[in-house]
Amino acid sequence: MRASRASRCFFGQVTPLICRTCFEFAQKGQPIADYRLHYFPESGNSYKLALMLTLCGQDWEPVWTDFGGGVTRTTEWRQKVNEMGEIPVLEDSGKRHTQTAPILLRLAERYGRFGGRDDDERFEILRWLFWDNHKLTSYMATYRFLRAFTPAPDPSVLAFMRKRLDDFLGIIEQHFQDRPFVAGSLPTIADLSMIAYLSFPPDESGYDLAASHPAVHAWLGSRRVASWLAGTLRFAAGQATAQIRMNASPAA
Ligand SMILES: N[C@@H](CCC(=O)N[C@@H](CS)C(=O)NCC(=O)O)C(=O)O
Repeated sequence: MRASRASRCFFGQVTPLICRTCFEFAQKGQPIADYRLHYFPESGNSYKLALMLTLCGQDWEPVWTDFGGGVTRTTEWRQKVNEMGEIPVLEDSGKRHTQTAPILLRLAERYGRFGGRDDDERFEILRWLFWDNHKLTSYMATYRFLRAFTPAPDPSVLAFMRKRLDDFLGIIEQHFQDRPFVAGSLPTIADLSMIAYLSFPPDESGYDLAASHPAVHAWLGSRRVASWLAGTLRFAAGQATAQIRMNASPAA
């Protein structure tokens, strides 16, 4: 239990006294989770976990990783931190976990939030989490990385990715014609996972969704999702201090 140590708020500021969440947990006699999030500020995948932890009222410590400097590609980092060579990594009471989808599922179950209400919703959440990891986030992250963070992206590669993304965005544009959230009437971790890379500005993502995909734009602008995004943007504004260096080849 870390109740007496100085903790960091969502903006990375150290609070001098016990924070409110810790205090409430201490009052109820529940254990306080000890989260450390290995991240870098441009990483939409890291936002997913930062947001979920924050929405679940959890204190977490950011651990900046020199992704642009290539640290995740070193043998040492892969042996010690993540054999898959990816960010984010979430340390949970000393154990390291990777892959946002299973981590989101575990947090949803642990805190009883955004995990769906019945078997059908849970199936929908899984279905879209797999799709998001395989298609939407995967392509959008790589496309944005090439466009925004590399000096001379290959136009034919960009064109290929754009065509795929047009298709994926068309699929969710259709999906949101008759439902407010990914899995139905309430927001879940599937929304949280899918909003991450769609929340970056058009000059990075290459898409002005308000003009091109009005139903997707409306979903991102719905009250609940908009307040999540406000958290995302604060995370980005508070912690993004340096542009990723150009010698990194992996997708952010
Ligand atoms: N499916 C993974 C994706 C993680 C991922 O691709 N992270 C990026 C940074 S945001 C990365 O580390 N890329 C390195 C690479 O693709 O080699 C997850 O959900 O955690």
